[in-house]
Amino acid sequence: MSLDQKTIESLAEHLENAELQAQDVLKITDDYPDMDWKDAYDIQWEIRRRKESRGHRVAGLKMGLTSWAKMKQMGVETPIYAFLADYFGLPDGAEVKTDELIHPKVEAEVAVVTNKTLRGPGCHLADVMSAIDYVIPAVEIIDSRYRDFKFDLKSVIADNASSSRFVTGGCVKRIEDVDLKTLGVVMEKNGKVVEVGAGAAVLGHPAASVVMLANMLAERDEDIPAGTFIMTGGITAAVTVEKGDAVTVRYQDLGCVSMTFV
Ligand code: 0L1
Ligand code: MG
Repeated sequence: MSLDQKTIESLAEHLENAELQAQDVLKITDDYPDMDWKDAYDIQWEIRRRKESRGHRVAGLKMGLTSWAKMKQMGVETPIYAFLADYFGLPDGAEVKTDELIHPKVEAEVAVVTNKTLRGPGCHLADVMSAIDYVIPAVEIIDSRYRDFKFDLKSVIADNASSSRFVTGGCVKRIEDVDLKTLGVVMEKNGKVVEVGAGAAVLGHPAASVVMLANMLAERDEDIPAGTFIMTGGITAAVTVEKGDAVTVRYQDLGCVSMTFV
């Protein structure tokens, strides 16, 4: 089934209000069990349009559910994409305001910045590798708007893949100076190691996530413009955080990203 435009708009408003008011809601497929994949992305794109119409900028794109650890954790089998609004971005050492969020979790990720347009279908790894300028350590703070993180894939796509904040830091390196596949990460919460992983956890290679993003966007006749900041997906499972927690993620040869939850 395809939802009509009025329903798409009202579901986008419903989910964006849940984000802005830090109020959880029930998954939208409870009321719209027949909505399809296009409906789900239409709602996400409508949330994006709403934010841009109020003057927000899109700071980048992200892929979600790209590691086996994440897919298993959430009981799903397909990666998804979403957008990052400008106010989601925080600097290294940030104090993350937990009152603005519902039930945040952190994921260690690696982000890349592109230097040319990437367009699918048929985008492949060589296209992506030659289009990445920089690699940036980045930690994502996800915050599903759905009660107790209980959702299905269509509901979570509509909810902009739980995007809420991200923290960048450490060293920015050129792609030729980093082996994305073997890049090791160690996540510490309150001084204790809680997760470890390597870049290969992301679809075998974090650049494969960008390949998938270009090919998924092509289904809507969209591309990845040159200069796009892309979070490639969680290398580790997501870790629950609450007020008072301190998180540091150490990246092999790329320094650390830290934040506290206040
Ligand atoms: O960035 C992610 O991998 C999150 C995707 C959405 C699912 C979730 O909230 O865990
Ligand atoms: Mg993520």
